[in-house]
Amino acid sequence: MTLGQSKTRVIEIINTGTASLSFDVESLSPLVTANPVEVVSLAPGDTQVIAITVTPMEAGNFDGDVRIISELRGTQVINLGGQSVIQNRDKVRLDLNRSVGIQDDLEEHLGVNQIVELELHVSDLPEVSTVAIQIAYDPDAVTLTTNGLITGSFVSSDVLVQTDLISPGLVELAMVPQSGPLGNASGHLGTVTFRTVGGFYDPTGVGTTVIEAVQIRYVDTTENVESTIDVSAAIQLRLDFVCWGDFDADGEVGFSDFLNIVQAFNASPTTTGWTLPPGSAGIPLRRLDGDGDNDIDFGDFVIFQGVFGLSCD
Ligand SMILES: [Ca+2]
Ligand SMILES: [Ca+2]
Ligand SMILES: [Ca+2]
Repeated sequence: MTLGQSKTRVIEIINTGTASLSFDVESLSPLVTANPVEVVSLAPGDTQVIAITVTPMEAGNFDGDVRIISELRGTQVINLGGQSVIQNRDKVRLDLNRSVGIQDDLEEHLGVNQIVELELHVSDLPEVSTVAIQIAYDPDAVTLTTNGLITGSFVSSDVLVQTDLISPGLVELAMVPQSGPLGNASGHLGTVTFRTVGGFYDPTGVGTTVIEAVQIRYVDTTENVESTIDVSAAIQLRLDFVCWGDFDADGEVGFSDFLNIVQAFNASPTTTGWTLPPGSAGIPLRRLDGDGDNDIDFGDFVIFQGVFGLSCD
């Protein structure tokens, strides 16, 4: 995982006994936190979800055990460990800034139903044919858009672009040249487009989700050898109702944005313009569905009202 970010994994504890179960969850490392730290009277047959979050403080290997202590079952230890790497020292780098090259723009503030265009850059590759990059994301928070991968300047030949959904939240994006090598050394491999969806919404207005390149696979043309390398390059999307409410993207939530939401009021997925054809002017009506419940109504207006007059920066 990447230094400077946290990762949360969820474990489930099921009471398979016949008596109710109480226990404490204790972290032995300052890098690891558990939530909740105490469970009182879990009924037989019931399940308790525990979120365990790891936040490495320095690059390198880390470990941090979590103990589950109950009177009935004694102490059980969950071993956690992994490796933390400094971001962007890998074969794959990400950038949200659409200017040519890597500007290391790794965070965006936005709301539900907004588009994120993510540049995939590769570095220090040999001359390669097929290149495939695996990207992990939370499928409740973001979705890969249709035709969401276009090639960049690294690619010097006609390619077939393939997207292969390996599992929910893990997609492999591949570029397969039709003849000759794909490219070599470093450059902009391509741009992939995600859209935030309903699960990214949080009524508190606070939330984040991460999109992370986790693996690159390529074929070295001179030796005809395939390499698979784990990488860690991530961008973070931060829920921000102000930036959501700036529909015309002029930096502030103003009167023209107000007119947009008034005109879109009562729109739903069956309304024309909900999904605009690619390349058409304007914004999809869906963009104004701020709580991600597939309509534009009072709930969205309340979010809008709360940010009127503010600036997205
Ligand atoms: Ca860029
Ligand atoms: Ca605006
Ligand atoms: Ca809505």
